[in-house]
Parts: sequence; structure tokens; C-alpha cells
Amino acid sequence: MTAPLVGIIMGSDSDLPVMQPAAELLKEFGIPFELTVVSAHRTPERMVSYAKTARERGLKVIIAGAGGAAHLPGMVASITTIPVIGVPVKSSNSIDGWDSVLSILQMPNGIPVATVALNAAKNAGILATEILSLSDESLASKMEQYKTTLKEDVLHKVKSLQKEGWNNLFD
Ligand code: RP5
Repeated sequence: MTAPLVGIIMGSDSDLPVMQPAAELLKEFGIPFELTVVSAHRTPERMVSYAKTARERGLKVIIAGAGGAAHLPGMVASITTIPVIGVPVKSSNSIDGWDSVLSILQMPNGIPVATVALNAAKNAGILATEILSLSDESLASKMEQYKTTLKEDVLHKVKSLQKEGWNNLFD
């Protein structure tokens, strides 16, 4: 089995539906990853040991998602020196999502967490892939192709809009 390059962790299994798109994106790009639950508040020792051993286990990036008082990404970033991408989750204990966003985003100088938008785990997967693509030409060209497809999708919609007119598009 190939050793994982990306670690996807989340504060609870209730975060999984939000975090799954990160895993799907990495799978699409053929990047080996691991996915597990690590709770900053309920399993603090597990969080410390996960973060402490991340680099020696070969992980290059950690994607960490949490909601509400979302301490997991920041605490993991405080322990490891590999990049941490934070996914704020709008969870059952989140007031409106802002608590999750700000808990992950507003890190002190020295301990950055690359924070994506609320529930934007797919973007976390893309960012992790881009980081890995810095030292992997084949990943870089796959990412180039991925972005070209995004562009072509929009241009296709532009053409449809021109052809069909705005009032016929949604019939
Ligand atoms: C956070 O609390 C987790 O990351 C999750 O978003 C939220 C709720 O967790 P559960 O009560 O559903 O386990 O720590």
C-alpha cells in the first residue's frame, strides 16, 4: 500500500459529509491519503501524537476540518511544521458558521492555517494537490487540465446563454 501524502482529519464523524469532497478530489488526482477523526477537545493526546508524527510518517499536507469552537486546525498547525489547510464546518454546534470560520482563520503570527471557505473541503483538496504539484510534474499537468476544464465549462455556458437567451435557459 502506498504511504499517504495527505492527512484528512476532522473533529467528529458528523463532519464527514462536509469533508468527503476533499477525499474525492484527492482520489480523482490519484493522491494517496488517510482520513480519520481527531478531536482537539475530546482526544487531545491523539491530536498531539497525530500532529507530532505527521512529518516522519511522510505526510506533506494536513487538511483539518472542524466546526463551532474549531480548535483542531490551529492546534495541529501549532505542533507540526507541515502545511495545514483548515476547513471551517457549519456544524450542529456552530451558531451560523462564522464561529468556525473565525476560529480557524484568525491565527496568531507564526502559526498560519490556510483557511478555505465555509464547508469548502473540495477547495482544500485542490489546494493540497497544488502544494504537492510543486514537486510533481504529472500532478501539475493534471491540475492544469482540471482548471482548463473549469474554464471550458464556463465558456460553454457563455455560448449557451448567447444562443438561447437568458429567458429560455431555465425553462
Ligand atoms: C466539533 O464539534 C466537530 O468538528 C464538529 O464539527 C462539532 C460537532 O461534533 P459532534 O457533537 O457532532 O460530535 O468539534
